[in-house]
Amino acid sequence: MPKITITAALPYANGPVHIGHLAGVYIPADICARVQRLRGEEVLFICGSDEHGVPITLRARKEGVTSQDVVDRYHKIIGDSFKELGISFDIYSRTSNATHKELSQAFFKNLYDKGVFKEIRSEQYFDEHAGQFLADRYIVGTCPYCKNEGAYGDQCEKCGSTLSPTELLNPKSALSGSVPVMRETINWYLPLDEIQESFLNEWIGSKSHWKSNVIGQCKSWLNEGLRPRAMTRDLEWGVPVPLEGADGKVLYVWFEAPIGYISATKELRPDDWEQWWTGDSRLVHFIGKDNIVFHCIIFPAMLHLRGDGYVLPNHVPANEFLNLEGQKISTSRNWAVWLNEYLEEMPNRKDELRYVLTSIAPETKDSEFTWKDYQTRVNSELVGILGNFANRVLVLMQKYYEGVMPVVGAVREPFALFDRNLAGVSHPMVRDYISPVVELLNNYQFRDAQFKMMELARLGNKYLAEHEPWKLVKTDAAATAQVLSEAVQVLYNLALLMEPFMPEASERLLLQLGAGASVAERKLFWSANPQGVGQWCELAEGHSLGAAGLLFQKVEDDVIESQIAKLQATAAESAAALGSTVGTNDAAGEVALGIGDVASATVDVLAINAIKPDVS
Ligand code: B3M
Ligand code: ZN
Repeated sequence: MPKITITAALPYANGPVHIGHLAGVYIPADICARVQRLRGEEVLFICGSDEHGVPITLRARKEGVTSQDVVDRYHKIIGDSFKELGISFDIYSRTSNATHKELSQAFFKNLYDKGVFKEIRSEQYFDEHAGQFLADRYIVGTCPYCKNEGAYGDQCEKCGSTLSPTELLNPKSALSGSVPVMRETINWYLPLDEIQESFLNEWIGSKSHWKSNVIGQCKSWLNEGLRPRAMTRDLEWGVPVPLEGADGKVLYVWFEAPIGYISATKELRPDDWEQWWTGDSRLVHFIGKDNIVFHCIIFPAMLHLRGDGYVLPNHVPANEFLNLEGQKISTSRNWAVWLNEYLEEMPNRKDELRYVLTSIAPETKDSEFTWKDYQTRVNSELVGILGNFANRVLVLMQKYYEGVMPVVGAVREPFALFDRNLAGVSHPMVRDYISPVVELLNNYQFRDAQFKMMELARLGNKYLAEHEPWKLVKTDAAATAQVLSEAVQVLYNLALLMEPFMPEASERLLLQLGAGASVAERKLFWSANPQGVGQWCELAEGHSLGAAGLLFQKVEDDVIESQIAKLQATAAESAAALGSTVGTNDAAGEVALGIGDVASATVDVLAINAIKPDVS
């Protein structure tokens, strides 16, 4: 059985994570990891904080603390909140630790010794006051295209153009505000141009099973023609370049951060970590769309150039962006719903958030979160459909049978929920409901999978409405027993099917059903038999159910009104604070990862060309 290594993009430890990150990366990755585990696959789910890069140092400067202070603070906030939401990482590591430093330096050294890098001398902007080179967002100026005065050295956020620092008009240092000078420096470049021909074109070409948004972006980079890309920076904060005479230089954050997946694996499994990265292991990267080039081109190129058997990604199910109340999510404008705050304010609504964000996941195009829609989905779907079905069944079972599964005599057709005469063929409920969910999950269509899962609850409600056991009980005891017993079986299978999407609610429901559902049972339910489907599970006659309770609570108007008011107040505050200072060091506030955020670190200043992905 091949091992499965699932990674989720390492969030920058310069701010908390928000709903855009969750919908685009962490929730789908978690659903995927949970399903694989339930099936009994050997899976590792890897993540950690990305603790280097310019946005972190800028934030530290702004706050007058050290970069280490910043990453320590956010590593904890992010890690804790993921855990609380039930994101089931096997490890949540960090790139400032020793294992990572060692491994990423060894990786660099390995390529260096093989003569892979091109050593290139070039002129870069240098701030004489601050005494340092100005990479990435350390430099600001006027956009040559739209004349926005607050453009960054890597990108203009107003018109979206990819820039290189030398294109900026009136360049200024984001550190001191002074006019930078040009100074010569040496950096080491990955010859992407060379391996485009020898490897990348064909390899990407073979990925016809990847999502079209991912393939489209890759192809557009390749069509532009790749150029060498610098893998080192003249910066203080980062993993030092492990070469003599390279003082004051660190590994480019996008060189070492993906190696973070490997070092986290090593930290977790010191004895067999290599097995997860070689052989027939399957590697799946969950990321946002602005990380595509790094995971589909640069990291695979690095792994390929080592030539020593590292696996390349099997799948990169990248998502688009999530907007919030009609606007792009923005960290610097504080236009976001932060996970840590959500969890504090609504500690009992974790699965509700998971459910809503999966329902609107930006799988094929950008999508939109509004608090009103959140309320509607929770109230009419979770409370109104799923919770209502569960509650009606469990309350009636208590009322008529004291919670003990009744004996059902000969099954009578008019009351049957499914055709039992299909011997040898897969169970109809599996064929029509469970199997499609599994298929959609296999295809990384989490939103549709969850929708299909809810259809089982819809079916249950429809069945109750058709047969009205509360009326039937007055005239036909046997039929009532049959109807309620079938409804319980649907509910039981629904509870199992819910698990990867809403793990806590699934557990609550299983408890109410008095069903322990052992690992073996779950595996039976989830794993594919020769017909390619799982198995319908049933609770036996005489089985005692647990106590009925409400599965989900209604969201009242005041809850969402106060969330909307909060959003508006913080946005107004930050707009006032930002006002005049746009274009200096506001970048410190930008948490990239891109899911709804402007990507602060995605574009490489030191690429010889400014490679432009066509993401339109
Ligand atoms: N820290 C995500 C971002 O763009 C970046 C991911 C690294 S994954 C190796 O915020
Ligand atoms: Zn512009």
